[in-house]
Amino acid sequence: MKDRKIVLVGTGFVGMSMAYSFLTTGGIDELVLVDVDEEKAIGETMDLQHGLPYARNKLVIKAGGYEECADAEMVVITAGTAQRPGQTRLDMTAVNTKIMKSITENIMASGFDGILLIASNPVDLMTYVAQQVSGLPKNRVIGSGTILDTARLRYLMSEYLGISTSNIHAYIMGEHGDSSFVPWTHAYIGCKNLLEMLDENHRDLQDLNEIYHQVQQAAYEIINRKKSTYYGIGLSLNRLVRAILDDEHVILTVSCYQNQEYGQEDLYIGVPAIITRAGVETIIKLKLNEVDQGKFDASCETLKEIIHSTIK
Ligand code: 6V0
Repeated sequence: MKDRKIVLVGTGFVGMSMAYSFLTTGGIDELVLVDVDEEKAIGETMDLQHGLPYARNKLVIKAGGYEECADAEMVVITAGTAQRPGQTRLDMTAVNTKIMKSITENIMASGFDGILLIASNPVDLMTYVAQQVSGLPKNRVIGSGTILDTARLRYLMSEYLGISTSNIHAYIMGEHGDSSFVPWTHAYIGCKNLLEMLDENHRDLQDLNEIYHQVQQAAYEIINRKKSTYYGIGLSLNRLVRAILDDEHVILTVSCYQNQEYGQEDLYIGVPAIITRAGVETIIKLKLNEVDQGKFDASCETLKEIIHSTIK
């Protein structure tokens, strides 16, 4: 396996936003672009290569085929059809399941034995498909899950509270989509419990529920205005790749295989987890209150229904 080699499958807006970000952050040594549209992959490669003289680090960028996955540490999949105005992420399931199956088979045929990171939507379901088809250990198949939703939440809370995003420890759990939720009782601002802080400052939890509502609607709002969203997820994927390759042991909310940590099993869904070179090292177990556990279970049911009706 080559150190810090990653393969990107899907050179659309999301994939290329991540790819471009590596020129400014560094953190990888080799990036291979794969797409069913080979000319696009070559064009994107040339465009990025021309930025290399101004990049942060020396980096090999090339277009290639699935054989490049053989010695890659990670493969990131952002291929698929994008969400159209009026379409929910779940509407895309059937089309993207077919795409995900064939891509995963091609990756595994190369002899790939690294970490698979999935961003294609509906991401929790596509991650499930990729794990089932690849047969890779479940901790080495990871979905971007609610990492972007959590970033959106942290940004908006930071604006509302006037406190740096780095001190906002609030997480969005559940499906990356309409049934996600925030376990507010487990939210901290620095070392201070959020609910206590609101109480002392005579602020209302209703304001935060409104912020969460904005997060939930964010993708729809952006898609209505500019057709798709990609910078936020591109940077989230960059963050996740570097957390894995640098063995950071950082806590991020990603789509993880459930094995009764929250009373559910046989599905992927967004939960906070410790991310290391091994992938998902440990899922952080929170004692959810009855309301939040109900929301988590409802989010799982939505996904399980689709797993049984469309995927299995
Ligand atoms: P896009 O710009 O249409 O790019 C998709 C790319 O995939 C194109 O270059 C296609 O040629 C390529 N592609 C399609 N089929 C295949 C195949 N079988 N093999 C290889 N390549 C293929 O879409 P965009 O980049 O905007 O979105 C990609 C995916 O990311 C979609 O499923 C989005 O819904 C999803 N997003 C996920 C987010 C998240 O938070 N997880 C956020 C935003 C978008």
